[in-house]
This record gives sequence, structure tokens and C-alpha cells, in this order.
Amino acid sequence: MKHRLWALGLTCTTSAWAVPDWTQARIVKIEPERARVTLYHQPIKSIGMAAMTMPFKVAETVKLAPFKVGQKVRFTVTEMNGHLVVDQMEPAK
Ligand SMILES: [Cu+2]
Repeated sequence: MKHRLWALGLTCTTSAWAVPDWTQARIVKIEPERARVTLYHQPIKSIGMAAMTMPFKVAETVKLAPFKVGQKVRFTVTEMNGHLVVDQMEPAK
């Protein structure tokens, strides 16, 4: 299904169809009660950020319960009200 969406994106020039910019990271800290996760992340190309450890807000759609500190993940960020918010996160190999 994902591949089908990507194929459609190639025929459309609006940024809404841009391929998500997945970034690799390792979980440093999880704070479900604050909807916050601290990640040691690789460079994030879409926003020109170097590799670092930093806390992120997570979107309501991201459930933190299955994740563990030390786990390798990949994630995407979006800007909401001037804050960077993790809007997708999933386990990485
Ligand atoms: Cu950062």
C-alpha cells in the first residue's frame, strides 16, 4: 500500500506527496505521561539538523508503550505550532 502511494506521489508535485524523510535514531528516554521521547538521532535532512541527543514531543498518533529505552527506531518529524513533533516512529533493524 505504501508503495502504491509513493508511485502516485511521483506524478504529483505538491509537497503533501513528498516521500517521508525517515531518520534513524536510538531511544534515550521515554516519557509517556508528557508525550515526550528523547532520541539520539542521525542528521535530519529535511530540517538541516545535525546528529544529536534531544527531546521531542510526539504526536497523539504515536503510541510510546511498545518502545523501550535503547531501542533502535526510525522516525519522521513535522513542525506543529513552532515545535518539532515526531509524527511517525517505528522499530528499525
Ligand atoms: Cu536534533
